[in-house]
Amino acid sequence: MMPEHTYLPTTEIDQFKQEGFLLKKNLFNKLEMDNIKKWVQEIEAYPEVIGKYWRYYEKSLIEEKNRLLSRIENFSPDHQEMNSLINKSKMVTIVSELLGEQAVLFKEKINFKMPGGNGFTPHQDMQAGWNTYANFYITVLLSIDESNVENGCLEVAPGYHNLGLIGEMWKPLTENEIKDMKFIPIATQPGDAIFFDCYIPHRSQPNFSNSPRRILYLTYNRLNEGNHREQYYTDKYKNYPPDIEREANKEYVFKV
Ligand SMILES: O=C(O)CCC(=O)C(=O)O
Ligand SMILES: [Fe+2]
Repeated sequence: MMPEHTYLPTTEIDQFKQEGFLLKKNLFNKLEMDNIKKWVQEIEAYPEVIGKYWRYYEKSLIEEKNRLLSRIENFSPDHQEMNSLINKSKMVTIVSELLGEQAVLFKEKINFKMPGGNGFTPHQDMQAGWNTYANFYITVLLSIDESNVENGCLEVAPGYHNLGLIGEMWKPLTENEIKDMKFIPIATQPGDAIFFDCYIPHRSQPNFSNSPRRILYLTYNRLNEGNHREQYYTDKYKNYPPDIEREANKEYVFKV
């Protein structure tokens, strides 16, 4: 059944379809963000343990010997309030309105992009093998910190989602594939959200500012295509487990 359009006017749904993304300023107010920031801090402070949330690290681009927390994934089972935010808040309703039907969570992560943290080469999220599980996804970016050009905010190429899969699976987009694209940086304040299509080409620059650029990314698919979160994480664990669960002499490569 079609959900009622409670959050988005038709003009915004049309805009999402045309451009491949929709910016919602102030989706969460200051009070709500105080809570959400606290939960992010709690997750950030979680100790390294095996068999729970997944913590990933990267080398600092500023000081090579420094190891920076780059990402935490698969944490919703371990944090009740965050779990409700991810599965029951207006973000799910809005994604459902954009899909025209009920959405279900596919994956959740926080990208920390600490000072010295790297950017992301141009890609379509679908290139990360998501086609194995469902045909279409929408990701919500929720800005925890301010994001801007200096600290590596998200940049998107509006309209190019309409071409479907442009690049190869498991490879970033090539120079040739992006040669006609115009990438637009979308600066955000805490509480702003960007809803984006799994085919929209996007990228971001490293963070050479003095403060972290934390962003919560929540990806959903249509419930009628199934709930694939468990299977996705089981499969991902085999190729790209969290740092603490890696074998000593094996090389793990981040692909897309
Ligand atoms: O956090 C960013 O700057 C972009 C992240 C991204 O595109 C991804 O993780 O797929
Ligand atoms: Fe991405």
